[in-house]
Amino acid sequence: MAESADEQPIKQRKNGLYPAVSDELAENMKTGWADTELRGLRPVPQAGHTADRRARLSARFPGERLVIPAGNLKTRSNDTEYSFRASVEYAYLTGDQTEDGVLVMEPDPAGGGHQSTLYLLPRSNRENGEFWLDGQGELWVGRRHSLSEAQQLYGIQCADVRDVTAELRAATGPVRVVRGHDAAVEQALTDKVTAEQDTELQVFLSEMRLVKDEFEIGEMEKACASTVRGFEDVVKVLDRAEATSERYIEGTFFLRARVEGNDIGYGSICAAGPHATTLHWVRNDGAVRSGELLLLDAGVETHTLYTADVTRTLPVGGSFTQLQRKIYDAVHEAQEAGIAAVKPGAKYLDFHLAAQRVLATRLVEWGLLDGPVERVLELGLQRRWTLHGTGHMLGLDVHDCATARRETYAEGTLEPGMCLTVEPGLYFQPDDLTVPEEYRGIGVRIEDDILVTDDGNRNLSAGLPRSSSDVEAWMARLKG
Ligand SMILES: [Mn+2]
Repeated sequence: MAESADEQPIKQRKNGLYPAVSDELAENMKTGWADTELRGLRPVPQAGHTADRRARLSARFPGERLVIPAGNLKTRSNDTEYSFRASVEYAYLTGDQTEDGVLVMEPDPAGGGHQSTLYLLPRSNRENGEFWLDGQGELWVGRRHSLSEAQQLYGIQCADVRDVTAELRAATGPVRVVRGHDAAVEQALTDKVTAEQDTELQVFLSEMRLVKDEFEIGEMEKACASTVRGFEDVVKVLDRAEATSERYIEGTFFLRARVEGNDIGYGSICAAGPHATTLHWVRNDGAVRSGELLLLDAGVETHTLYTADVTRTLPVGGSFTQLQRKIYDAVHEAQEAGIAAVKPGAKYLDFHLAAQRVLATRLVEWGLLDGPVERVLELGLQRRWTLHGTGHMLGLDVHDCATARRETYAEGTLEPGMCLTVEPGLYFQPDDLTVPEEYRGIGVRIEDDILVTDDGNRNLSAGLPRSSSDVEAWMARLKG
């Protein structure tokens, strides 16, 4: 360990309420602790994949130092913090998720390529008291991996993160940093980087993630399997949700996400009745009533941070009314058309256009829009009720690969290994005077997670029913 790190003062916890630490207690606390170093650790399952990803990144930016921070804890209030989620770029390239971690890929003048170093906070020092007096001391926040343990787990040489800013300041030569995660790291590089070059790094990392590797596909399968179980949990407690509120649904799904995964991948949308017409209804404080629909848009995030993103629209009482079914079946038909358009070689937008065509056709048929359908599609008139795009890439972010260029994403071509949602919807706002009164307050979305395969696609969330009759049968079975 570098001396500079050892000499940094302990950030002592606010303990003004209590007497100062006596010399005798300080001495006492130094000793009598077992050696708990873990030896012979096996690498994390994705270590081979993260190494491949770093090699591809290295090949794209030869001779340049690349800095990828995990990010820092964010204050919630006073001395409490939001739960930490590592930046996707850092997690993708290292497999680690530790706050304040920094991956530095230094160009290797000898062999070409890059030498990677993972900067992490080492285990707490017992000699200087930081393990029990420092706010980041292990006695407060839990045992960390030693640098040697981390090296075995992630297959990357490790160093003390308390040295990283000084080392970056002292470094020479071209450098790029992934911005937006760690202000101190960016500050250390402020005179050496340009926004344009940093954006290129960010864009490349986003585009790398468009095609998922085997490990990632396995994680997406896990995320979807847990999400299926979370939806089943919700159906089983709909009576208790009726007795309380949408919050019961939110809490029920969250329990599954926390027990089987890391977290929910995004704020669950638990939208009963007219709330279903609010696309991102996450207040989840409304009533749940039999006879109305529940739109549940939720996804479990795995321990490695891959998330599912699934929506089902369920009749709270167990069966659709005639009008609910008509609208639901149209959305289902649109989704089927969308999913059928997901295949290698198709343009990304094809599935969106296929789904929109079905919805426009039905809206004309129902007399809500004047045809012909071609005119409606050309002018986008159906969008008053379809509102949003029909899907997006999915992975470490729920809206994954968001900084990919248009030509590789929205105007790109589908390839095997891409993973995207297909999620058409129809939403009739409660105050929409252009539709018959009985339509108002009905919102339907059906969303599945679709993997592009060599010969078409595979629905990763097929464990949940989609047709209106299958949904009813499934609910009847679960409600018992
Ligand atoms: Mn989605």
